[in-house]
Parts: sequence; C-alpha cells; structure tokens
Amino acid sequence: MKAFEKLTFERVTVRAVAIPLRRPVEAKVGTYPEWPFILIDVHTKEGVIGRSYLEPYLKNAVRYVGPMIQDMADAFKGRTLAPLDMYRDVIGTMHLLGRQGVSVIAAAGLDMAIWDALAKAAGLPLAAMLGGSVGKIRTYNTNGLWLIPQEKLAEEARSLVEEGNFSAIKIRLGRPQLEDDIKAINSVRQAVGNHIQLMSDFNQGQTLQDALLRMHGLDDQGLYWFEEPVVFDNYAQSAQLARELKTPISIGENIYGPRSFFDAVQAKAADVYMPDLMRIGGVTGWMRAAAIAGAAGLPLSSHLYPEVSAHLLRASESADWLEYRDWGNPIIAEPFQVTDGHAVVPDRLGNGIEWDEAAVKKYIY
Ligand code: SMN
Ligand code: MG
Repeated sequence: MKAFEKLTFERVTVRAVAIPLRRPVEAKVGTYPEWPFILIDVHTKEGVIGRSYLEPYLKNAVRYVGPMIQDMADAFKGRTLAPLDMYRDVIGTMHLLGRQGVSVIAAAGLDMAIWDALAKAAGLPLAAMLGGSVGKIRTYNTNGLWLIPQEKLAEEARSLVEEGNFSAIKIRLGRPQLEDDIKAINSVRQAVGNHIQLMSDFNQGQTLQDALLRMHGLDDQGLYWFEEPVVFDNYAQSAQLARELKTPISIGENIYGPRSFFDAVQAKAADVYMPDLMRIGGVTGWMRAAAIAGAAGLPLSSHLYPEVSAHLLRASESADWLEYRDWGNPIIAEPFQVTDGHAVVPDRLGNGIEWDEAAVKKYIY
C-alpha cells in the first residue's frame, strides 16, 4: 500500500451483529446468552477504510448509539483525519448532552476506526503507529467462570486454562454467602493448581457494608485482585477497601474518559486499572489514561476489546494483563492468537480487524 499524505473523512457505516456465547455471561451486571457488537467502518476519500467495533452489552443500544455515530460522522465529512482534533471537537459539543454514557461510546467507536485508518495509511500496525512495537502481551482468560452452579466450576476452569495454556483466569464472585465464594475458589484451585493466578470480579454487586465483611473474609485466599467490589463511581468507598485490604483492588471498566480516570487515580480508588475502550474514549482516551496510570506507577490491564487493547498495552508505560475473551472471533477474518498465555499482537496494518463478511451476514440483526 502506498503512503498517504492525508486521509479525508467521507462516511461511516454502522451495523449490528449478535453472536451466541459458548458460555453465556451470568454476572451481577446481567445474563447474556448472546453478545452484541456494533461494527463501524470509516470510509475515506482516499479509499482507506478504518474499522472498529463496540460491545454495548444491550442489543437495543445500536438504536441510539448508531444515530449518534452518524451525527458525529456528518460533522466530520470532508475533514482531514486527525483523531486528537476530532476527539477535542466532539467532546467540546458532547458536554451539552453529558460527558458520560452514549456520547463517549459513540465518539470512542469513531476514534478507534479513525486510528485504524491512519495506521493503515502509514503502513504500520497500530502499536507501531503509537511508537511501540508488535509482540506479546501476557493475558488472562475471562471466557467463563460466571456465577454458574458450583459443580460446573472445576471442569470449566480446566478447559479455560487449556484453551490457550493460560497462567491466569478470572472467576466471578459475590455468591449468596461467604462460604459459597470460598467453595467456588477451592473448586477452581483444586482443578487447575495453585500456580494459576486467579483474578476475581464482583461486578459492583455489594454495598460497602457487605463488601467490608466479604472482602476481609476473602483476603487470605491469595486472589490476584478483587475487581469492582462496590459501585464503580464511589471512589471514596473503593479507596477505603484499597487501603484496608492486602489483595489489590481493580476498577476501570466503567470509567468514562481520562478526566474521570484521573479523578479515580487521585482518590486512590484502586491498585490496578483496567480501562474499557468504549468508555475510556477509544485510542485517544486510552493513551491519555495510560499516561496518567504510568506516571502514577499503577499497573494497567484492559477490559474486553482484546484486539485493540493489545496494541495499546504494547504502547502503555505500565502495561500489565490483557483480558482475553473470544466472543468476537466468529466475525473477525483473522482472530488474533493466544499461545502460552500470551496474546500475539499481529504484524498487520492497523488494528488487525477485518470482517468475515459471510459471518457478519449470518449474525446481523
Ligand atoms: C464482564 C464483562 C462482560 C460482561 C459482563 C461482565 C466483566 C469483566 O466485568 O470484567 O470481564
Ligand atoms: Mg469486570
């Protein structure tokens, strides 16, 4: 591909697919037998197409996220692709409707596709475009261990480790009684052994009072982290837990934009952060949050979006674990590989996402 002096925004296409999950999500945030994706293609006058997707949890979300993306795209028509300028402009108007929620999600989807187009035009993988390099990133398998019956945990834990020779997996906790959580942890440990790191996720399902009792009760279990023990935006409560407990507290998937990220870091709300690309503000938002985490010396993990997050972790100072899930693989032409517990950032142009159009046709709604 020849190098381009500039790219000109022409139009965007937005499609929605829903892919059945091999292991349905059963978490405090909801039960999901299938997982919706909003597919975004940014077309440029020069012919380069930038691609990204959003994971909005809710199938109906495309009804309101889609038009917002189209509106932003209308405003970008004819402009030179410059993601930092575009992010600034879109945030500048977005505050009229609120800087959290749908507006950030729409902007993030466009931002990721714009960065993809630019990296393709530059003849570089996204990680290299950002000044990093392609290579490996350690990853944990998040594809299961939902709030499923106790007797299913051991077998599932074994298969989760085996499917990529993973050295870390994540279990969802916050079962009715403390003893239930301990039993679940023991089942998994007995199945996979103590050398496998075990992250845990509570998905904000507890009041501070519950969390104080439960987290202290689990603090000697050797879990790698406690994720979202309480509601995500009560940074003071989260900070109290981070201070009191030995086990690191992890938050981040629900934080909107780098400014809120900065607030969380200032409040010492967590020991580990795991931004979600649709909420942190795409590539632009991630790189700003990564600078804050790096300067503060806080490990940076990721939430969903493994393809793009892997590139970004390669370009983040305090990069830690990639969260790996394979739910989008059916619609991605070349899903990225995990070997020996490491994701391999592909040496392809852009973020590496191209659609398997036959599969997209199958799952479109
Ligand atoms: C999660 C992800 C996707 C759906 C439900 C819950 C979870 C995680 O919070 O961190 O993977
Ligand atoms: Mg989580």
